[in-house]
Amino acid sequence: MPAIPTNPFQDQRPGTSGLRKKTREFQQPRYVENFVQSIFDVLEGDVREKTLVIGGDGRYYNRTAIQTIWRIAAGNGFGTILVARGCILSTPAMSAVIRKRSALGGLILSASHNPGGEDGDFGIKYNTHNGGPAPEAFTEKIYQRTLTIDRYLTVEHPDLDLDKEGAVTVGDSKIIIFDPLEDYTALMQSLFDFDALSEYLKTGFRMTFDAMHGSTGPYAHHIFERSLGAADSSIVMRGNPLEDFGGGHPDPNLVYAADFVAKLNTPDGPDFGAACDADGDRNMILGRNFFVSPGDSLAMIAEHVPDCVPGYRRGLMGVARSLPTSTAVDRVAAAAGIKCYETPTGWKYFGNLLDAGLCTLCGEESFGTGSSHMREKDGLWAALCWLSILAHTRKSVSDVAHDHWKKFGRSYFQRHDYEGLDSAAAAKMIEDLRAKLPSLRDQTLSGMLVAVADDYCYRDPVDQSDTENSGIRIVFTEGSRIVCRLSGTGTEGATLRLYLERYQKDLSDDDLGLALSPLSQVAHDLMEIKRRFGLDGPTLVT
Ligand code: VG1
Ligand code: CO
Repeated sequence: MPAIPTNPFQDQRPGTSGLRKKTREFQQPRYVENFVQSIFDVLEGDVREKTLVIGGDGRYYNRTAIQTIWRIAAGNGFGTILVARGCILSTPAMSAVIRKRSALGGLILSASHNPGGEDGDFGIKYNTHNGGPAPEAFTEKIYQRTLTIDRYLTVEHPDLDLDKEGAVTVGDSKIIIFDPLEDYTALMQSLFDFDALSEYLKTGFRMTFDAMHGSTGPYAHHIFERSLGAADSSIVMRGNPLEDFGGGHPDPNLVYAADFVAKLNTPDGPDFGAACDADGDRNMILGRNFFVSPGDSLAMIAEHVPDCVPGYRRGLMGVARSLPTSTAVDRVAAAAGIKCYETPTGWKYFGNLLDAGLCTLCGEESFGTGSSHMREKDGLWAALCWLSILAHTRKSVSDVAHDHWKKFGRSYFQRHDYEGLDSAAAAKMIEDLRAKLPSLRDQTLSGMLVAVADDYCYRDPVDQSDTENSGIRIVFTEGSRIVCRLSGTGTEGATLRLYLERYQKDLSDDDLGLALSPLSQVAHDLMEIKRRFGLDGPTLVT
């Protein structure tokens, strides 16, 4: 196998979810090669008997990178290299394929919900044998290797036709172009009652699904139209994957999916709507004139799936949420007598809990929900959970939410993002706030008594590894919380994420912004956002 000399890049440290950069950075000669070879260099054991899966979210540069990557995988001697037909494999489908086919791992080419195109973003994420994102210790090893790499291995072979299923042998490797829909659909069929859902879709109930021109379009067409036989072929919108996502920002939230939200906010709009991000792991859940906040969605799914989804009939082992995610699910767990784990941000932290059977459901405030059926968050699965809840209870989305709040109380929650900040100034702000924390304990801020003020340190209950400084939290005695941290997925400057939560036991019709404004004010004052960055408010609220 030809070994091609190369020189290291200094900036290939993976963040919250893989290596994410501007597409143009990935287009530099040997940039993809170096990173991929570094991953292979730190894998343990012989890969000759092993399977590697390759796919992506369909964004610009996917195909070029995949042609490069299968050659490097062959150069490294993988026994079997599975490449998704059409290069489209959603993140959850990758997890399903790795697990079903006992692959050693997989490479997902995606920058998730970040815009694509030559001026947009690109990314590479490595998932391990359990189907989940490589843990921190592993990504750190990859990074260390990128700093010293001096060659990569490849094979000389013309490009493959990636749109046609089939197999070719190159050197000692078998390269198989496979159907990306099969394993994922079978997994969904094993969890959900497709007959009941199919019946429900015939009752006049109307749903709509927005794939935002990302990777979930083919899955949604396949599942809703072919498997569930939905008569209405207009269920799936923006279902054709596009390299630039149609110029949009493939992020399912009230801001970037505003036109989709508007579709549901009409008197004769659909009863239910779900949208996914480009790589299919995020989801947004909507009812007619109703938005389900992700932390609430997790709590409501936890409340209902044991009754509504056959795959969870035996109940939940436990639940888990990331630190910034609202504590709504904690209350469902308490009522069910199961444990709720609080992890740092990023799906990789759920892997150990799921592998050890400690939890069944997990979620993040960033529109991520998932379960032990795989090791990634899963947008279409969340949509099917909600469809099952609605089919089983015959309630509207809004009624499911209101009934939940009546029973458990409500966590008002918002995330405020301050994007494009100067990196050094943002780091300084975090440092200054951290220094202030000890003096905040037992203080009263805007009438609220501080119970906890620290930078969250997580000890993994399975392998006892520590993750320090994973988010500054100020928790008040009455249950409100301020959490803040810097993003680990941005590609320009720094992004500050400020998470605000206020709990109310008795249902009131408070306006969300108003309910949270005292917390937002406290945070602004403590962090001196205006003085430091000249900003009066966030650039994005979700
Ligand atoms: C963000 C979210 C985090 C999520 C991550 C990857 O990370 O906050 O919850 O796991 O994106 O999601 P950060 O470090 O920018 O806050 V995805 O859909 O991009 O794979
Ligand atoms: Co994503």
